[in-house]
Amino acid sequence: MIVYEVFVRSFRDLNGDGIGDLRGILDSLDYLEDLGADVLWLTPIFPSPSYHGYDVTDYFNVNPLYGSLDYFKEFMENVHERGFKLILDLPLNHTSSLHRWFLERPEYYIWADDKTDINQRRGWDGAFVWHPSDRGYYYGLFGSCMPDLNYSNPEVVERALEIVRFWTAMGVDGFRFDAAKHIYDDHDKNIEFWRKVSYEIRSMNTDAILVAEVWDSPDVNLEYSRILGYTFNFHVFGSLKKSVIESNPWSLKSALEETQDLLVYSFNFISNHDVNRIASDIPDERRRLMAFSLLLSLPGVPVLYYGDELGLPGVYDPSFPEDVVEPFPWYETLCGVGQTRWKSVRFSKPFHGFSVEYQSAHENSFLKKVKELLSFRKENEWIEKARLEDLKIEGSKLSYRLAGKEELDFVHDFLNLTTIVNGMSLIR
Ligand code: ACG
Repeated sequence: MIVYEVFVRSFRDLNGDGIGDLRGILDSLDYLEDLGADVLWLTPIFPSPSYHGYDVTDYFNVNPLYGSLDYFKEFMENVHERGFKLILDLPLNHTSSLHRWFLERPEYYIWADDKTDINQRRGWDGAFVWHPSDRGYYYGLFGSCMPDLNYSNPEVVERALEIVRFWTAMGVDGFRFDAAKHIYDDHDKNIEFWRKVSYEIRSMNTDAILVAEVWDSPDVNLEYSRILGYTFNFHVFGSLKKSVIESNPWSLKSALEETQDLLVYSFNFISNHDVNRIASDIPDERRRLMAFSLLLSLPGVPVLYYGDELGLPGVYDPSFPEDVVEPFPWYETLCGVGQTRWKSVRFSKPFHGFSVEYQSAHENSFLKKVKELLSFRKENEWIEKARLEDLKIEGSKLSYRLAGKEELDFVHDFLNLTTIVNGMSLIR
């Protein structure tokens, strides 16, 4: 599998409103196939008042800006016919504050009582988690527009199971479970919840691809992967980048050791919609190719973030996260059929050589070089489930053997920025 994360609103627009849509995605399958992707992860496609869609107002429908429920079925059949799989991004931890449940079913949400410390802050950045309303304070880990669901209420658990049954019955191939570790404030209860969800889905589709978004320690990640099948490997993500940036293999080596048991259950990535784009963290093209070559030389499932294959820059600002979800540049002019234009661009400027149009026409483009790395991975799909052996460092070189159906010896030189596989250079 090679997963491609599509930020739906920004990818390809076919109805001419400047906002990406499902028809647009269908229309881009030639491009994605040519790239080498075979699994599409769509950021939330449900009705939502926000640009990102993580605050859902109806879990049983499709955002009218992206298509309709009827069209979704047609879309999915076409996607399947073309040999792609489809993963939906599903935020179950919270809804939108505009979801009718929030008005009609207060018992589905979490309300402060006399003992609650309403000044409680979020662990990682100090944001407030209790929000005032005319019905009292409610809990919303991701802000006041996104009240958390109360999973201590068995009815809410049943609602979540209904949602996964609905989409699984329709034929989607899997889910990315957003904010998976936040369902309860208790690790064991979370695990129990995801066990139920996983059981429900797998009783309908044994091959479902289920991936938990859990930004936590390797042992916690491992538990989620055991239940669901996959988790994102945040450890390899951070360390891979650090090693490439610092020309020092030690950080990646430790992450690979720490997540040894997790590797084949990992979704590996070098950027996504919550962090800086890789081109902003690693502006030098050669060095960035090194990051791609590592991503594609590890056991687990590689995930590409839309636009990274073009070298799009983008710096993640938590108070303005839109800079990493800019319109995918099909054309140098940033206008034409298919081009999304829902926001102005700060990074993916016109006439900067970022576009598919430009890079497809130039032999030495970043896109072409990334494609070569991807085709190596495509030819060696067994890597996904390979054992990683003989991991060692000599000076600036990290070497290991991948063993599975075949065997390959890798030497990644972090100083000279080369990857040698069985004596052959991988990066052009
Ligand atoms: C998901 C989505 C994200 C989405 C939401 C809400 C959740 O990917 O796009 O936001 O639906 C936390 C959550 C994640 C969440 C991110 C944004 N992502 O756990 O589920 O926030 C620490 C914490 C993590 C935390 C991370 C954030 O532990 O829990 O993630 O910080 O930076 C080391 C440590 C590790 C530490 C990291 C980083 O690796 O080991 O523990 O993680 O350093 O410091 C949506 C939109 C957003 C919008 C939001 C309201 O996409 O744009 O702002 O909604």
